[in-house]
Amino acid sequence: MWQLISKKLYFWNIFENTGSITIAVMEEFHDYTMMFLTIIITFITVFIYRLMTTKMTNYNFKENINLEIIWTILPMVILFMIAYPSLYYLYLFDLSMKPTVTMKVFGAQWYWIYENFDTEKGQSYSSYMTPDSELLNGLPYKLGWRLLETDTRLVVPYGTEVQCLTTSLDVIHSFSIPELGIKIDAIPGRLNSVTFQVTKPGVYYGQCAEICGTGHSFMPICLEALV
Ligand SMILES: [Cu+2]
Repeated sequence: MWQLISKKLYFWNIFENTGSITIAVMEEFHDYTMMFLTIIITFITVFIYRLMTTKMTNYNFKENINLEIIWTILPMVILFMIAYPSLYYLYLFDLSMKPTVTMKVFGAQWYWIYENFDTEKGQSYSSYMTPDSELLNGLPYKLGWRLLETDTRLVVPYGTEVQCLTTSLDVIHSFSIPELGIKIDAIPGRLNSVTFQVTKPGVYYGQCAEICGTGHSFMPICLEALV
């Protein structure tokens, strides 16, 4: 039975595949929070149903001090059990111990510029979306996802801690890769940082997540994690 349910859940693919530690932890936390939600909703539904269908009232429910203490304390405990890990992970994801690779990510209207922190000056490369005409006319190996493929990819090593420092050249952009659990604003004049560790080698797609002009939908992020 449970095997069938888990198989079905996998088939529906409710979540995207987990590509980094961050998103795996986020999914665990989501399931944990949903557990409370399911219990509470089930309890309330049963309770309302019983109240509506039963004509008699239990006299012990009225002015019951113990009951009132329980329904004051219990929600507090549940809220704490959700809030504590939530804040814990929030600050944990911000923590950058010692990243092996640091990449500079510049948002621009409407493309991304990537630069390895360690290389010499001027070693940056721009990453533009591959237009439809090129995708259709290109060689078979070039066929990729429409509006997601780029001419140059952001290449990072897999299994190592990578730090991305984001900023912008013009307006606010947002560097987001859902499969890796990353979303960080690229703000002109400011430097934001995000740390992640890719757990599976492969290609990960993302899009700008902050309305930045007419080309907003056409500045995808294509990250390649290499072994
Ligand atoms: Cu945008």
